[in-house]
Amino acid sequence: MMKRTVLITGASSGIGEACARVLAGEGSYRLLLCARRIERLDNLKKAILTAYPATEVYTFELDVRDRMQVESTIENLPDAWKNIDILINNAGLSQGLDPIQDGDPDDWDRMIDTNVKGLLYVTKAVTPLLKKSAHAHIINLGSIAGKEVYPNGNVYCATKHAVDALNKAMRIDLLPFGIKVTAINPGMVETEFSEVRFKGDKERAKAVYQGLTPLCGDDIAEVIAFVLSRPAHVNINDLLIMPTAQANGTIVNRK
Ligand code: NDP
Ligand code: 8X3
Repeated sequence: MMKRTVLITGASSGIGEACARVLAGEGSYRLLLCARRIERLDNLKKAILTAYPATEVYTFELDVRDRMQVESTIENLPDAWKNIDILINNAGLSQGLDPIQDGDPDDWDRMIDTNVKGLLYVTKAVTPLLKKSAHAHIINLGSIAGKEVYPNGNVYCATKHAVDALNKAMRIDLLPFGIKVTAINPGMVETEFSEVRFKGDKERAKAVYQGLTPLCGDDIAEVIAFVLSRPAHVNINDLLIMPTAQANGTIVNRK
C-alpha cells in the first residue's frame, strides 16, 4: 500500500504527540500535525525527522474552535497535503472538576467548543478529502467519560458522551463512502490532561495518578496504529482501554 496521509489534531502533547511519533516509526504514514502551539509542533517535527529521516511531516497552527479558521486552513492546505486518508480527532480538554452548581460556564464553553464543536468542524472540513481516499478512516478520541458519568465530571462527561454519539452517527452517515470510523476510549492516561483540567496545578495533577500505573500516550498510540493496520474489510468500531489498576470511571486500585 502507498503511504497514507494522516491528520492529527492536538498533536502538540500527550496522545496526539505519541500518535505522531508511533506512526512515524511505522514508516507508512505522511504526517499532518496541528494544534495551537505551533512551536511545539515544529520541535516535534525536528525530533521525528531526526529519528525517522524519511518521514514527510507538515505542521500548521489550528484552533479547532474557530470554524472559519478550520474551513480556510483545510481548504488552503498545499496540494501535496490534500490527499488525506486518515483523520485522528484527538484535540480535546477538560476544565475544572466541580459539581454543576459550582461550575464555571466559561469552562463549559471551552470544553463544548473544543471537544464537540471543534471535532465537528474538523470532520466536516476534512470529509470531502477523505471521500477521495480508497483507505479513509476517522478515529475519534472519546473516553471512559463518554461511557460513564463520574462525580463532578458533568460537562466533560457530556462532551465525551456526545463524541460517543457522533462516532456512531459518523459510522452511519459515512458508510456509503467506505470511510471507517473508530472510537478510542481511554481511561486514565498520564499526559498534560490533568494539568490542563486543574489549570496548571501540577501537584493536583500528579495526585490523580499517584499509587497506580496509568496508561501513557504510547499505549494509546500503539492501539491506534494497530486499528489503522487492519485490512480494508475490517473496522474496529469501539475500544475501551484502561490501566490495569482502573476498573471503571471511579474505581481504581491505589497502592
Ligand atoms: P493533552 O493536554 O496532553 O493534549 C491535548 C491536545 O489537544 C494538545 O495537543 C492541545 O494542543 C490540543 N488542543 C486543546 N485545545 C485545542 C484547540 N482549541 N485547538 C486545537 N488543539 C487543541 O491531553 P491528552 O493527550 O490526554 O488528550 C488528548 C485527547 O484524549 C483529548 O480529546 C482527551 O479528552 C482524550 N482523553 C484523554 C484521557 C487522559 O486521561 N489523558 C483519557 C481519555 C480521553 P494546544 O494546546 O497546542 O492547542
Ligand atoms: C479522561 C479520563 O477519567 O478523567 O477522559 O475522564 S477521565
